[in-house]
Amino acid sequence: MNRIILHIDMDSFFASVEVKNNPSLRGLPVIIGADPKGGSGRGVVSTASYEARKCGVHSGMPISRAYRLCPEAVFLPVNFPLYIQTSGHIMQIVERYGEHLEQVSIDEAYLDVSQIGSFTAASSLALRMKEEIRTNESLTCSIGIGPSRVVAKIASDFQKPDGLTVITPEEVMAFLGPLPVGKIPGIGRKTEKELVERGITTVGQLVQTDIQELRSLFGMWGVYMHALAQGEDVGSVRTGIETRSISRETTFEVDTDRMSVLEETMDSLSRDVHQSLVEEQYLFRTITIKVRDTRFATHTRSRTLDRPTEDLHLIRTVSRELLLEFLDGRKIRLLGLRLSHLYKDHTVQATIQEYL
Ligand code: TTP
Ligand code: MG
Repeated sequence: MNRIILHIDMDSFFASVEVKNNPSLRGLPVIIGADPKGGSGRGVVSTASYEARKCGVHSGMPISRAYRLCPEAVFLPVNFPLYIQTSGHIMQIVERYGEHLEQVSIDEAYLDVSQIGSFTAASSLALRMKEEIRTNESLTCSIGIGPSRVVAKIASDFQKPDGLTVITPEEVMAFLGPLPVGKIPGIGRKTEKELVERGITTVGQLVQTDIQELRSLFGMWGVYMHALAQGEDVGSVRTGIETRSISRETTFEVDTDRMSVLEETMDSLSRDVHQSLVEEQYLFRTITIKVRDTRFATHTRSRTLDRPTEDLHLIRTVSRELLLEFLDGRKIRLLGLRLSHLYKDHTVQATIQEYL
């Protein structure tokens, strides 16, 4: 049976949730992030409504610059608990449409809908899902459907907002080929620049590039990149994926709700697991945190990244983000951190042999 994977990504998520909460904001430029303080504020934009994006405002931009570009916008602070709650409602809707829901960020998830049997049927299913989210949550999303996770993800971004893009196995190369290499998840601005400097501008050109050249330039990531460019998921390579994980946990002497203590502990757990990861020469894809509260209730939250990495900065930021949900005043007894979905160099060997 062919795999049919659906990727859903909410449109201007934080901003749309605020508009839903206060419908008088509909149609206005809305910017979520740090306080602009009349143009002198520090910090960055979390997201902006599509109306504000018309002025050139985008995620990650300094809030002072956003204020200069769009002073008439409505500026609102980030209200994480509200977005987490809404995200939970959306995921409950999404998971009823398929199998193996895998939430990869607050507003984004993969779902395996292979069981439905055809891409045409999957497309109708996606339209029903969009309609249910629109009716029940007053929010729009963009959906991509493809034979792999990477194709579904690129497709969901193809027609935003409120889009639906369906790519069948036969259409994969015609769809991916002309796209800029930066559309491949994991190819950031730095890698894109390096590729473009070597004349590799489009995904099609990346596929044509000799895999050994990519390997000498980027190591293991070069090999993964080449697979992704052909619409193949690197995580689905069976050989070489380790079932084990690397984890650490800390029990506090005294249960605590102090944010600074909890964040510092998570940071130190991050550094510890990272050290083992590097010593054992692994890359990882999934981060899981464990939180045990004062009543001994144990909770876990996970996030799976788009590509394997050994990046300490990512471990720290993702574990902190996952922890945020629990910083609601409850006292905490234990914190844990686990890296799983581990990859080692022999994964790459196996992959290379497939391509040679
Ligand atoms: P995205 O899905 O990247 O962005 P978006 O949903 O706002 O817009 P789009 O329609 O393009 O999907 O991120 C989801 C949320 O994560 C976003 O609403 C705010 C938050 N976020 C940040 O706080 N900082 C960032 O740099 C990014 C990219 C997102
Ligand atoms: Mg989004």
